[in-house]
Amino acid sequence: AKSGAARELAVAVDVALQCGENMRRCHGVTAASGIAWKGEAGSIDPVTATDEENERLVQRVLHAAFPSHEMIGEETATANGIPPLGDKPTWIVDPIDGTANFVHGCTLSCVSIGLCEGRRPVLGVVYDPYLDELFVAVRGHGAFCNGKRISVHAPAPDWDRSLILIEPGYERSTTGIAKTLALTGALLRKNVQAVRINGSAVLSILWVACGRANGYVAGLHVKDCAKPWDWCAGYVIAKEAGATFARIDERSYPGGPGGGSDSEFDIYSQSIVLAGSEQTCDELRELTREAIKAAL
Ligand code: LIP
Repeated sequence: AKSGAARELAVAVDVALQCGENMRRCHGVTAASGIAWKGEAGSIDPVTATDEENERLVQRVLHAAFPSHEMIGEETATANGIPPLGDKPTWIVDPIDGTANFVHGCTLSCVSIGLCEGRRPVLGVVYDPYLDELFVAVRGHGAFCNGKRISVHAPAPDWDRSLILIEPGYERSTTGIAKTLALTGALLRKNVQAVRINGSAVLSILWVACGRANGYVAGLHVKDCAKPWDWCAGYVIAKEAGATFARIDERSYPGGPGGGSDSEFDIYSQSIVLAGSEQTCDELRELTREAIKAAL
């Protein structure tokens, strides 16, 4: 991808590959090497020493290369709260997305590095160290996986030819479970060919971006919502690959980029509906909304 952001891209790619190497090195031994639990007692949301090591590495490299830039990293922001997006160039980083998979040695996780300029996402780099797939995009210059251009599966397929990704997250409230079950039921009643949960928000976005999945829905819940680092890099890549984004409802974290209509997705949105075509996105959003309403 050629662009004015060539140096940012090169630095982000280089550090993403190093983070991926750290992840591969711990494959199968993670469970023994320092897991903590985020949030309240009884939490099931893990963080490992490798998440923290990767975040420190990315912070160090980006700060050395771009001293005037800001960075919002998952582990720091989880401890201190999600800061508002400022006007300075801001990197938004998930040092391991799919940490629960990582802990179990399930090879479905990745490192995600996005950049916002003027409060807009402009660059995305995601590395999946297990498939050795490097996804990159710079706004206006297309999306690529290992150097080859990628694009969504654009024609809206029939439901019985569709693979749809969903995500229950760590929500375990009675209402939360009812919503997840209602959405799953609605999709199965549509005779969807495949309903899948892969456990990584970032990989889910990328699978839609490169045509492996037709749609993705997440953030059904009030308590456990996806965060800007789940979306930022993937958003740039999937947009460049031709995907359509929406959200289930208006919930979003304060201080986001905003703009557009109320129903427009931005990276501070707490829910996502993503699809390869506008028609699939609209239908999936409607189906999700109706399922949630019926579950309440
Ligand atoms: C995780 C997501 C996953 C979602 C979890 C969590 P982490 O990110 O990718 O899809 O369900 O709530 O946010 O914590 O592994 O970076």
